[in-house]
Amino acid sequence: MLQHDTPGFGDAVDNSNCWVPIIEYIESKYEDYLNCEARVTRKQSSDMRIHCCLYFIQPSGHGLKSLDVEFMKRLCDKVNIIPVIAKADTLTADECNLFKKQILNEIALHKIKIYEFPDTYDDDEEHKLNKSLKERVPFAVVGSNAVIEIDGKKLRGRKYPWGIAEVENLEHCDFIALRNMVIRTHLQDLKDVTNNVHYENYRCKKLAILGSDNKSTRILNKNPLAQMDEEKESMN
Ligand SMILES: Nc1nc2c(ncn2[C@@H]2O[C@H](COP(=O)(O)OP(=O)(O)OP(=O)(O)O)[C@@H](O)[C@H]2O)c(=O)[nH]1
Ligand SMILES: [Mg+2]
Repeated sequence: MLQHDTPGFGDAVDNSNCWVPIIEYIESKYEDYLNCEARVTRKQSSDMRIHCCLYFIQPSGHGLKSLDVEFMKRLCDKVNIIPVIAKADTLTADECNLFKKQILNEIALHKIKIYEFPDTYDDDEEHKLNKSLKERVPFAVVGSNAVIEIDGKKLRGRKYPWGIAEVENLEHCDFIALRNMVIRTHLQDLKDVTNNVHYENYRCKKLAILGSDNKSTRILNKNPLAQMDEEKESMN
């Protein structure tokens, strides 16, 4: 699994359009995929599409910033957005729960479509898991700055005079829940939604544009054998 960072996102004085490089990157991966699919001998070497975007929200306790709203609005029909509250150790449990509610309200108010956990009614276990995960959204996480040894056990976390904020403790934050869902339980669903919803959106829009100019008619009407020869050429 590949991860990409967005260093410096939102740090400028004027943050307008700071989502543009991110959109361009996501779409460039769809473009690559589409180009592979359009070949006569379809061969996807690997799927480099972005299957999920973790959007970190500052733990201000005052809801979303306009940058957060703008970003998620623009990206939510292009990629699976999973909102995450950063530095959860700076909020008390009550503050964090209140902040989560506030964020969800604003997300609904602005009609932002974040990644939705599937409704699985046929499988009881799965249904329970989805429900418990859904209740944690937006996932509040803590990033560790130390490995702390307690009774011979090593813990990742942050140490304060009043205690330790443990990264891998579900009572302290949602990191474990988020990690399990992204790389284990919901990886396939994230891939499916990317392919069936977000990529399909991109593909349809792209083909609609192509269909309206001459160049595309030329591509679409090309003799398949000629195209195969061209593809062979390009692989050499
Ligand atoms: N209290 C607390 N501080 C954190 C946490 N995670 C990161 N920090 C601190 O926040 C500061 C910024 O962290 P970064 O991870 O560099 O933030 P970033 O948004 O990736 O910054 P850029 O990569 O420069 O855009 C550092 O001083 C971290 O130590 C956390 O979970 N809790
Ligand atoms: Mg960073």
